[in-house]
Amino acid sequence: MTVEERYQDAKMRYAAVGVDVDAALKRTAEIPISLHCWQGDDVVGFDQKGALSGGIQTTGNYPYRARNVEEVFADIEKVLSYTPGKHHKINLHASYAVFDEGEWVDRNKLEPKHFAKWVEFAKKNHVGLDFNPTMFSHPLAADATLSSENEEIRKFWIEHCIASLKISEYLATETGEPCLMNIWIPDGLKDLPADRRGPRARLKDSLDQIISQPYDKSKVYISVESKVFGIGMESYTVGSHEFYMNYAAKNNLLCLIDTGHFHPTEVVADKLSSMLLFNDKMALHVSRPVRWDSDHVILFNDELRELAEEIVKNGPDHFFIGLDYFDASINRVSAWTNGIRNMEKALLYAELEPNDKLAELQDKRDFTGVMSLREEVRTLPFGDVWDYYCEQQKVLKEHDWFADCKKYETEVMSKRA
Ligand code: RNT
Ligand code: ZN
Repeated sequence: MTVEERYQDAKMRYAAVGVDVDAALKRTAEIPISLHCWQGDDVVGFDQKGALSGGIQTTGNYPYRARNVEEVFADIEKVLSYTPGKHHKINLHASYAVFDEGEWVDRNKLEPKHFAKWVEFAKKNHVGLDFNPTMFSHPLAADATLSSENEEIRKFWIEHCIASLKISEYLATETGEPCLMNIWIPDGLKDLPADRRGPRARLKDSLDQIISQPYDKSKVYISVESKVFGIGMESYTVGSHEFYMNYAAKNNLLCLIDTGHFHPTEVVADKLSSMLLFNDKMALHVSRPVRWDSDHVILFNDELRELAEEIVKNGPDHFFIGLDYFDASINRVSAWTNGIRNMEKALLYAELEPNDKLAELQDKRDFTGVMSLREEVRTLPFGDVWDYYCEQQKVLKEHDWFADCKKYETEVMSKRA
């Protein structure tokens, strides 16, 4: 059977449970996903020579890491060519500033012009841009950043965030799409803190100084990202969930939930509907925690499907969906691609569920009905719809993209050795 024939058959099967597949495909294609720029080069960036720091780690020795901006661009273009959906974005880190030959400035002196190449790249590929100040992998981030007890260091990072706000505004103006500027700091302690309040009070003061800068709120959305622990920060993080959730609510910022930053038994998907009753928008870093690591490539698993269900039920317009994973043990373009395609798959899967009908059954307290309908839908021919979606969006299907990616590895990436 052709893809088209399989699709027509699948459509009838979904229609029998009240799902309009064509409409689901349309809605899915409109949801923007922000592809993180940092998977292809192991979060190294272009502005420092030192190792990755801040309690995050890339592990693995797979060859052919992207070593410069041209290689990062080429790899991202490959990933985008495998990604269905119409309105995606690229999520930048300040450490990916592109300097002219012989030029270099420290992070507190970064300017919009250092991201002009990214703007050009975004326009060429019809993607929006998001931004993150980089408060790790830097000599002044060795101890603490926005919560530092050293006033000079704290000032440096406040200046970096203010510079980042200007850059974010520039990115939004140039691309014509709002830019999410996300603040994450690695500040924390390995062992029991003697003073929990002091660093948090300093972080609060730093943030107050940053957000009191004038910026165009229709163009730049600021989000704050919490974390429960990091490597070497097992006992205490300054930017905890309670800290940022309150800070965001009080100051009308966005709270960013990274799905890898909670206790492993917490159901992160459950948080979304609560957050959105108190704020119109929120942000996500979609990631996969495995034991001590918060950043494995996202898989098409129950957690991701549940998250996507909540995005769809609450309305995708209320979310900034960003990806945040990094793996150096497999082909990096394939890591990037598997993750973003899995996000797309999960969103499509969620759009194909009879969500209204299920909610109706719940309101009637017909839990037999809820369970039975949900389980019935699980075995509908989702793969046939996915293949058709890939064709419709003019991207390669499962297997085919991977074969092409292998070819890219042989013909392009392997020359980097
Ligand atoms: C770290 C945070 C943060 C980073 C990126 C590189 O735990 O998730 O978002 O992964 O900024
Ligand atoms: Zn994150």
